[in-house]
Amino acid sequence: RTYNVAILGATGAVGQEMIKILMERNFPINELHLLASKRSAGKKMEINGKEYSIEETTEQSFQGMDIVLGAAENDIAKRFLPKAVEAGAVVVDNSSAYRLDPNVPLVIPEVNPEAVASHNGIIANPNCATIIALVALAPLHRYAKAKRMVVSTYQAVSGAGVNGIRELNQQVGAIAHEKEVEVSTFQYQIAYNLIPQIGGFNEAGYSSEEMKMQNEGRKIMDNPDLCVNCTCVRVPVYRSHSESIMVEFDKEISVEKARALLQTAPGVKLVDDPEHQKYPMPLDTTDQDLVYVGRIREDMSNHTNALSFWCCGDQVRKGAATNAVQIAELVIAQMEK
Ligand code: 2RA
Repeated sequence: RTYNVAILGATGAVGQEMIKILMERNFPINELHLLASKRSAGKKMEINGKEYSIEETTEQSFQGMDIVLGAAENDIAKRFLPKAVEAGAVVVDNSSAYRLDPNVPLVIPEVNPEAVASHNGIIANPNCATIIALVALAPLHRYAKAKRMVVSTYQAVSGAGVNGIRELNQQVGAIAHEKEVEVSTFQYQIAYNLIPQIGGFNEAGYSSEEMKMQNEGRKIMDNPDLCVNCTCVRVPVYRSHSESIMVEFDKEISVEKARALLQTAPGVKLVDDPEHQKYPMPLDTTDQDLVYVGRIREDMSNHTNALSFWCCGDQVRKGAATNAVQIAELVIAQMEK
């Protein structure tokens, strides 16, 4: 069987990657509709030798669609995705609009694939930093329940879409040629800098990005008592997010046990050989779907069942597009039962 698929926000970084991943994974597509703003309507895009025309998104765009992948911002998602559900499509949405909605499953296929079955038309794709952290943590959490996490993230500019990538490019080039740097996507110059803010701050001084790690982590792992202290930093890296993570568990878990669990964990590549300077790095994880995990060690500051580790993953692929397409694969598998 083949399916009619629409991508809402097809011209953005995630939308473009979704097209690439659908093709790479041979998703069984009958019709593919690329939906974007009025400004992009009519532009042509060649995919696997076939020419597609970008369509302006209207409330009628979803008639006859089986699967809709949401790659648009929250306001567009909220305006159009309910129309897609009304038209009978199943939606996988990458915006944060529905992630904490109790009627919407929040899914990482390697962590909680069973949650797909409970959808009411919309399934939410978690935040990229959450996906990367939990693909690494889940195998350990299944063995020894995670109680507390301290996380620092080092997030690529691709998290801000094509404009983020473009801005880093422009600034590096401008500085190399002693020209004026443009600063518009981020609060400050990102080239050769670190910006400890992603999203707005709440009254406790935590950014919206930082609160996602706790709020989404609790829902995905069905672990409502999980305590998370997260610091999210934008770094001058193009596409992969890196994360330093300390986890306190409810029972002992040795470094050797953690390595053994991660060695066979889905979606994970264990890269942990400090003696030979082997550890995850963002340049190595870019343009592929595995989350690399390494630097696993007992947490010296906290001897009660705590481990520290480092992980990297491609924000555009596994952090967004690939995870969404994997969810869509679970949806059609359920349809075909
Ligand atoms: C970021 N996770 O990295 C957010 C949204 N993609 O900017």
